Amino acid sequence: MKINLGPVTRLEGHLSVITTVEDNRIVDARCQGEMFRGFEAILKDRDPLDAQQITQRICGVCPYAHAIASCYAQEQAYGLTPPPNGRSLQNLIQGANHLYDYLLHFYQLATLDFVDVTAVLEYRGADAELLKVKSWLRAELDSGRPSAAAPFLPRLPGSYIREADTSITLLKHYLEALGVQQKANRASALFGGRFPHATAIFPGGCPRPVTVDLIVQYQALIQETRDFIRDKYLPDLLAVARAFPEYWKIGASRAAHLSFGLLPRGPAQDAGRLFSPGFLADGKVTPVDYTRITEEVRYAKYSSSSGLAVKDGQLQPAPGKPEAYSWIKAPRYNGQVVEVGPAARVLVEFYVRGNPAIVGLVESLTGKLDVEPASLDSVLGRHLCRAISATVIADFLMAESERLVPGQPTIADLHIPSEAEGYGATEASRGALLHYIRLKNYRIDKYECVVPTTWNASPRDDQGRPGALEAALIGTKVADQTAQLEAGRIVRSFDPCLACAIH
Ligand code: NFE
Repeated sequence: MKINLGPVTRLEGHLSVITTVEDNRIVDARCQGEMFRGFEAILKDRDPLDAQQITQRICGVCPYAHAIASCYAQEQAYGLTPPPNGRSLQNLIQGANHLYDYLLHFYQLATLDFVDVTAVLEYRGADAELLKVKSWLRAELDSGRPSAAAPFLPRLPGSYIREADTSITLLKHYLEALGVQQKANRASALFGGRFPHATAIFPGGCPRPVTVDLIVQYQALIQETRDFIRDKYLPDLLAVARAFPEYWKIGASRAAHLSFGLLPRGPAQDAGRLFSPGFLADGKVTPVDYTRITEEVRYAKYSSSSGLAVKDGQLQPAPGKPEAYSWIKAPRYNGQVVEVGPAARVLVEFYVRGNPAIVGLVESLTGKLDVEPASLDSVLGRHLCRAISATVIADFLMAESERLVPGQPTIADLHIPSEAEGYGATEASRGALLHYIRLKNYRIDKYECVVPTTWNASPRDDQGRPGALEAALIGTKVADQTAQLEAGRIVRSFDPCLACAIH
């Protein structure tokens, strides 16, 4: 039986996943990116300083990651190193965006897979917000309209958290998280100029002055976000993990893991990062080499040559191409299938053992939950690694904001050469993000983006090997062949963003 699970995310919803099920087991899965955008074509022949603005329009959720990757690529091309304040400001803007994104994903995009929202109908407490939700939900259900009570209901049949108190607490935090996300966004906008698409992320730093007033405002907002992460997000995540321990074994991609590293610890991009870059395969981490990345297109709707290196990338749309089923290309590293994202970030760091805070969190949380770090390749592993990322990043941002020096320069002088090239690599919330820029006669001759969800939701490669998300689905047992709640939980644990993937 073939089932189309699309639209399968609660945001950026043009991902379809077609599964084939036999005897309640998924035997095949195909991820389909269903539209073409062509940002690389839009960038051709433009002024290079348009790039960090235009690429932010790829997505409204992770725009800063695109701006940062673009700035890193341009900094390399122009031979620029920002002053310490400039790199710190870029970090403060990008890091706050990660905090927003993890809370958005856990509460708004994923928890409804686990929480029994109907528990609120029996709520007898005095919390005004919950009472409002209770009466709204009751009225919506009584109205009998098919789409009533969205986004809470209808929901897929399956098992949800049984303890009413836990569901109600998670629901309360679902509501609170909306306000906390605003705080994180306000923090990034203090220096970035606006959210979602920042005006002040710029090659060589950030054209905003550093003042004591801005630092204090930023710290207050991040402090509140950090408190919520520590006091609510982490315990809520543990509650979900305890209620569904089987999800440590469901959704493993068994792919290699790749991280480009996140948040440089100094002006130079390679000065060491809060999360280290690395390629993890067979238990070994090796340094990242962008020239080992190729993009295969046998099953993608492009007539370009397959297996090209990033700097040689081509974009020739071919909507009617036989066999092709997605607008997403199939990137491979060293020819291997790769998963990117929070688990890759944490696993690479865990094996590199560069940061005791991350290693400590992995060991204490997996210890509390009685699972091995190897279980991080799973639905719950991805959720846990997001929470670990959030915790570590929030602490880093508080420390980084202390390093700002009011009155000191925030941006380097810029001289754009006529011909140059550069790679810019960072970690967006969803994983490894690479931009490549090549200049000719002061204009953009070539621009390429290899984006997190392009890796994770890639279609089959030239050898017919499934992408990470497809592989994570294949072999999964499903209780209800039509609804496939398990498959939905697997897909959403990757937090796919199709706007980014197809760019
Ligand atoms: Ni549109 Fe994006 C992806 C992230 S890349 S959400 O995939 O995170 O910056």
